[in-house]
Amino acid sequence: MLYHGLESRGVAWAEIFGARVPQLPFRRWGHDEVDPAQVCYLAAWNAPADFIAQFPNLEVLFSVGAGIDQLPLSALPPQVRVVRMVEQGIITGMAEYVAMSCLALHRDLPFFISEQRAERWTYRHTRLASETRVGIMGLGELGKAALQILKPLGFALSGWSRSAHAIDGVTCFAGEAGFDAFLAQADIFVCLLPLTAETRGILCRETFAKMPQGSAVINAGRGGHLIAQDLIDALDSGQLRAAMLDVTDPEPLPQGHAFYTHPAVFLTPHVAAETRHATAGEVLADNVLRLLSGEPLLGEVDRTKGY
Ligand code: NDP
Ligand code: OXD
Repeated sequence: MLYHGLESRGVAWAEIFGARVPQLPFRRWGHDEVDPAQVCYLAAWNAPADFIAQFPNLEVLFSVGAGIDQLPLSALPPQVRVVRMVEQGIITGMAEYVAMSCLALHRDLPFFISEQRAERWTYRHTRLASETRVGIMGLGELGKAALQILKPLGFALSGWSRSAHAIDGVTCFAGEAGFDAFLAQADIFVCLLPLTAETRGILCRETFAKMPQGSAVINAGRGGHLIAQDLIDALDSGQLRAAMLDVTDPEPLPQGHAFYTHPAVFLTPHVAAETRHATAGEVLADNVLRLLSGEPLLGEVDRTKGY
């Protein structure tokens, strides 16, 4: 097993592996000596194609993150299995981020902060969560965790996915056929989709136009989901009232980009959900043990679907 990435995570994972999978040597790129021909399993966040190409016997590529689009999958031989990270640290982190963002937008925090900065004591009527409709785009691990944290707050919930889902207390829509109806019936939209050929650019002018006027958008999926100029236009025209963005294209966002200064855009630097060393290390070890005993892997990607 070879690990490529953040040094502190590599240290933690080497320790977890030593204890859980002692039969398999764990090597850290840039730290341990590595014979490329010996590498069968590789764990990496965004290793480039020429780095991955040096391992002729690679069998499984583990993404250190929940997403896989940052990895050069098109350059990967078809027989290499790809596994994404499904771990509680990411799931809890994302649920917290979605709860924070939905509450902030629902309770008009951007408006009250701007009034405060202008030294104005401005009353504006606030609503209860039961009067606000939240639509989640993507009903996977993270979308479901978002729904779970939002439900007890009282929001009216809906979700949209590729295949049909049935979730208690959530109005579910699916596929292209269900997209317009989904867009027409929420006030805050949260994108938790994977970035694929089908979802790239999904947060665009046409999509915004189908949302109720004055809706808000939260993007914690990938920057590539959003067309930046279309968002600015929708905010400037009043079609959208605010956007909270945790991901952008590119990252980091270059100095001078309109998102930094637009009054209705609220940015965080891709921190919605971080892979936590301890919980993720255990999941990786579990998955390698599953591999060694021929069991199905947690989070294996369907390479034909791209997620
Ligand atoms: P999952 O694979 O568990 O879920 C993906 C969901 O998206 C599924 O419900 C799937 O539908 C749906 N989906 C995929 N393609 C389409 C489509 N074309 N139309 C409609 N729905 C679609 O992923 P996770 O929930 O674990 O993660 C989602 C994404 O979140 C990651 O890929 C990553 O990009 C992002 N992420 C961002 C982080 C951050 O810090 N900002 C941290 C971690 C992840 P179906 O159920 O039918 O398959
Ligand atoms: C991930 C991420 O995919 O951090 O896990 O974005």
